[in-house]
Amino acid sequence: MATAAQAQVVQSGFETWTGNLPDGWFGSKSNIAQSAVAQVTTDVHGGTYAVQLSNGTPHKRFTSQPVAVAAGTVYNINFWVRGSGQVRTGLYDGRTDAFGYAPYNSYTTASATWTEVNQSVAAAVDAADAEFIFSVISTGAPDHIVIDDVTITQGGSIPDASIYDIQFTTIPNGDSPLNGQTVNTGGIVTASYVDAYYIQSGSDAWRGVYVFDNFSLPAVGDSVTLTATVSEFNNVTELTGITNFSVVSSGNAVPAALNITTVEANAERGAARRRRALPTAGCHRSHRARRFLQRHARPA
Ligand SMILES: [Ca+2]
Repeated sequence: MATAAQAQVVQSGFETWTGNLPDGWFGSKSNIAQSAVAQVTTDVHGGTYAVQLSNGTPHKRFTSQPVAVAAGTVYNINFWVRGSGQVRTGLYDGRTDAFGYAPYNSYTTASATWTEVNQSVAAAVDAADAEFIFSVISTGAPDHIVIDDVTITQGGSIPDASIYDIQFTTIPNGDSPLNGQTVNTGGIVTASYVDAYYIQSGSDAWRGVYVFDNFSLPAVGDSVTLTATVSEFNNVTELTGITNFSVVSSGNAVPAALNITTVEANAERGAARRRRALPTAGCHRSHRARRFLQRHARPA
């Protein structure tokens, strides 16, 4: 994956501190208490120091000082973690939706031994004052979350992926092979709601996907393109963090509706290619159930 042109954006071993904070961190988007950021001097991953973050719930942000990011560019975040609690990474780039934040990556649960974590996040806009984020939750004494040796590099452009690329999986739990990644994709809108829609490209299995989007209101039959992060929620692959939404054309023929849950798609595969096309009403019920689950189960 590494290329000669790969640019390093952030490199920090938390080796220099000013007052009680590590240099290059605690940017303006940090909302963790300054008193919850501490210098660690024993069992560090490299050098002399590491940083400790303490927090209960809800999650709190510990961010980098402002750095420049470019629209449509993927950034790879590599770091080491130990302790007790959960940590994930993210990005503030000032995008017009989601209060300026990219969708967060999944939480990693820390253990007593140092573990390397690789996550990636894509910038939606050019920004001179972006901040990379460590988000921590449910940390436990005495170690809480300890982080060391952070490297953030420019990883290239956001890749194109068809809905089939997003949906087709051989992973036993049914997760998308692109889970957590940001991609450019598109399709024909087959159902549209206030805060979501379905897009499809073709009518066989793996050709439809649910798009969670509070800002765009496409009509059924619109051909749309967008940039999105692939995520898994209750065994359904969905697209979140939509940017670059565009309607290419309208009034297109709508492909036959699909039931696109991964579990059922897997069951279909096992059932000798028996396809189940759901009427729109079925999609609608499914949509309402999803909204309920997301409102009640999605972490803040
Ligand atoms: Ca260090």
